[in-house]
Amino acid sequence: SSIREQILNLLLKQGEATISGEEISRQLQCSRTAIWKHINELRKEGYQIEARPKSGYRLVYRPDRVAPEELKPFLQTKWVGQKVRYKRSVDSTQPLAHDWAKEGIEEGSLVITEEQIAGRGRMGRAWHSPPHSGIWMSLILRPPIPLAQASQLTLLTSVAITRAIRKETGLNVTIKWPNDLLIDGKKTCGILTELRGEQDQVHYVVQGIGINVNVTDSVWPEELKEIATSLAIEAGRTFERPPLIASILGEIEALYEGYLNHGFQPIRILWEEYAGMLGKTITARTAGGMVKGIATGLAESGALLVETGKGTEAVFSSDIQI
Ligand code: BTX
Repeated sequence: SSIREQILNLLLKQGEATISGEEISRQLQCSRTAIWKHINELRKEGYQIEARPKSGYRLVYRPDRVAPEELKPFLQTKWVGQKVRYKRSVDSTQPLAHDWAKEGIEEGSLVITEEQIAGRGRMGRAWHSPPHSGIWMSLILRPPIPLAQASQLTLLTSVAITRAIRKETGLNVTIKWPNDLLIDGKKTCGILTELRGEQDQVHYVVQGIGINVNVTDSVWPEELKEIATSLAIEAGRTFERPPLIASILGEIEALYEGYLNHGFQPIRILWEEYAGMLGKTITARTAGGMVKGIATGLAESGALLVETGKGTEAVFSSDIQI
């Protein structure tokens, strides 16, 4: 890890006590001037570090960030999230991840930010991503699967995030096909799966994950007030983002490895357990027209099965009304 990460770790370990510049320089084998430079860099990121002439440095305030040095202490994965590109603010993490994937970066690499100015959803829609209060990240995967199976990955990731949120917060998140997570009917997370490939082989997948963690009611634009919520609004308390992110990445890694070894069936069983819409009457607006009926489960392909009264229809891509 970088000198900066190591300095931060030493300060954190120190807690309320101070640590001298000399001691840091001895432990990290670098000059006092270099340490002073890194401390100033940390201050620019919002860390408040007190410097006392005789005794040394003390960490007084730690900003709420999702930078690699904040994630690493929680991360228990082998490869997911082990390479991270972090920016304080971006238009969208998606194009950055696409560029990185095209450069050939290995799967599991992650682009993450505090804020998106032009976050995007499906079909040209916008994704509201206010600073420091959500998880806005894009994960690069290189699954050896044909294009037709790629939608299974959205379902896999929905299951992973649901498990992590339930475990870390106790909130009753449910999945809405194809790409939303809801609490009490309101959207708290959206997934955007974009890919490059040919018919029989996906080259890479960029999975955009947006989760409203500590977003407060007052920052929603008018049109989201009725339909969106956050983990903090639902729980009545805020959550630290780094452990939640680490938990999500851990679930994704485990499910993805299981998926490559055993196929989609185990994911499908979990998905059906977490789906809030099975057994309910839904209306799906598809390319081929409206489909109305009872949602009964998932097909092997990842399509939603809808019992219409005239038989079962498989819905592949659409917006669903429950
Ligand atoms: P979607 O097309 O299913 O949903 C987009 C719709 O959701 C919007 O039209 C709006 O009604 C509503 N919406 C917008 N922002 C929010 C929000 N913060 N919370 C709840 N509802 C909202 C869903 O697309 C996929 C979203 C993926 C977002 C991630 S964030 C990291 C990555 N980078 C990026 O630009 N997008 C992805």
